[in-house]
Amino acid sequence: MKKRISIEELVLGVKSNNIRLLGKAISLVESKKPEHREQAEILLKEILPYTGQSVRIGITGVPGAGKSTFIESFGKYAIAQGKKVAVLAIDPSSSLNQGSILGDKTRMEELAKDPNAFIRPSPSGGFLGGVANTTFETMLLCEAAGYDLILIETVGVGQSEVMVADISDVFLYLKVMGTGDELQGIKRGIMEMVDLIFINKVEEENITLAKNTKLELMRALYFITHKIEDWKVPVVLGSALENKGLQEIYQKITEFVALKKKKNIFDVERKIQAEKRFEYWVKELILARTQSSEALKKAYLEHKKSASELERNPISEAQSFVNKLFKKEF
Ligand SMILES: Nc1nc2c(ncn2[C@@H]2O[C@H](COP(=O)(O)OP(=O)(O)O)[C@@H](O)[C@H]2O)c(=O)[nH]1
Ligand SMILES: [Mg+2]
Repeated sequence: MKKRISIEELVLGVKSNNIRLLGKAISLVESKKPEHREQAEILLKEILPYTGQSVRIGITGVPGAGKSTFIESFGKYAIAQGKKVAVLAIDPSSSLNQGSILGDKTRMEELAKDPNAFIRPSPSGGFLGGVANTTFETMLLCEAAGYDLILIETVGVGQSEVMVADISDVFLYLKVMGTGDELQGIKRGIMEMVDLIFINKVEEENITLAKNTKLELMRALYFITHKIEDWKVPVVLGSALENKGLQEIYQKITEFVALKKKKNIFDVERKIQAEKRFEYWVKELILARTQSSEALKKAYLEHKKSASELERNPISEAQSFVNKLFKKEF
């Protein structure tokens, strides 16, 4: 017989870092079932006063760059420095870019065994198969559970990168050599969001190449102004596999966070993060509302079809549908 867990139990469980209950709390927040939404909101409201004290680190880089391997090594290093580490990996299973979250999980096996670590894949798909995702809310739960560092792994493509950058205090780019993306200046948009760069897979046999890559990157970075004027994006050489460069990158992250705090940018950005999150949910919830009754679902499909068959402009179809949505004809 399965006993239902009350919200109070979940709140206490999260706050006392009971891993099983933390997992259940996250599942509740991730649930798309309407009957769970209300409970999830109460839970998030209850834990809100216990959130905010962590450092949120987003980690990006092309698939295969070594993000998961880096997170495992770096996570262990941070734990050795006395930190508690939560890892949220955006699960690409429902996106176009099919990754292998299972592979990732096994690669983090050692970290997963550590009592000071918590690893959780975060589904990337949401309402209507969109990119809606609850990584931010999961992060709050982890903070309430007492994790000092939240490491968020992106799938390394498009929207998930921007979403993760929007909820991170520190955005780290993992680079591999010889892929030529330094020549294209990486994707400029991403370069502008990056706070630190870690050139991964630097081992004895390719140290010269690594140094050249670093020079090229520094040259490209010279033309990009970081949003914090006196911050020079550091380029650290290392190997996640051989645990090299971890101390240096850890140090640089610490410096970056200290600078943000000193300049009062840290808290201001946290507010902007929350505002963006608000805007994000307004859009998502309105979108979800379009599917909230059979009549609306039907109207949605009809207008969409009329748009796709070019009977009328897509914008006119959207306008007619939105008028219906807000007039509550349905
Ligand atoms: N030689 C070397 N291989 C690495 C290093 N870091 C990761 N790898 C390998 O690169 C492959 C992709 O790593 P993974 O962490 O899954 O990359 P992700 O897709 O960015 O998460 C795996 O086979 C890793 O063992 C490193 O520092 N040196
Ligand atoms: Mg990975």
